[in-house]
Amino acid sequence: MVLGRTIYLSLGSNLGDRAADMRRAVEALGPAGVRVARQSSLYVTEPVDFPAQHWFLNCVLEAETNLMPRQLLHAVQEIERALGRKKMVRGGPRAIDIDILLYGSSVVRAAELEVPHPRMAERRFVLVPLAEIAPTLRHPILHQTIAELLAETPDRSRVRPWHEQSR
Ligand code: PH2
Ligand code: MG
Ligand code: MG
Repeated sequence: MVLGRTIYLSLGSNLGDRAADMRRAVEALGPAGVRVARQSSLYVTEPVDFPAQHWFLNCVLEAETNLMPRQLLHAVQEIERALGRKKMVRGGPRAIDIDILLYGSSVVRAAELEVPHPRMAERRFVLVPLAEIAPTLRHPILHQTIAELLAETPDRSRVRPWHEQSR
C-alpha cells in the first residue's frame, strides 16, 4: 500500500454511552480507509459555544489515509450516520462528532470543508489531547506548534482526564 497522508481527527460525544461510541468510531475508521496510528487519552470537557448541554468526552487521533480530503470527509460522515447521529442543532448534543483537524500540511477552504479546522486554536478540548500526542506539530497557517497554541489560547473551558470509573 502507498504510504498515505498523516491526518489528525477530533472525536467528541455528549450523548448516551459516550466512551462506547468513541470506541465504535475508532473501530469503524480502519475499514473506511483510515489507519489509526495514535490515539490520545479521553478527556471530559466543558461544552463550548452551547453551554446548556452535557459535558463531552473528547479525544484526538493521528492516522494515515490515502483518501483525498473530501473522500475523507464523506467517510467520517458515513461513520457518524452509522453510529446514529441524527439531524441536530449545529453544535448541539450528539452521539459522535468526527472533525478533520489537519490533513498533512494541506489547506482546504471550501463551503463543505475547511482544513485546518478553523476553530481548533480556540478549543482546549482539541488542543489538550492534540498536545498529548503531537506537541511539536506545526499548524500550517498559524506556523505555531500545538504546544504553543495551547499555551496561548484564550479559551478557558475546562478539560480533565477521563477515568473509566467516573462514568
Ligand atoms: N463540539 C462542538 C461544540 N462544542 N464542546 C466540547 N467540549 N467538545 C466538543 O466536541 C464540542 C463542543 C461542535 O462540534
Ligand atoms: Mg465539531
Ligand atoms: Mg463535525
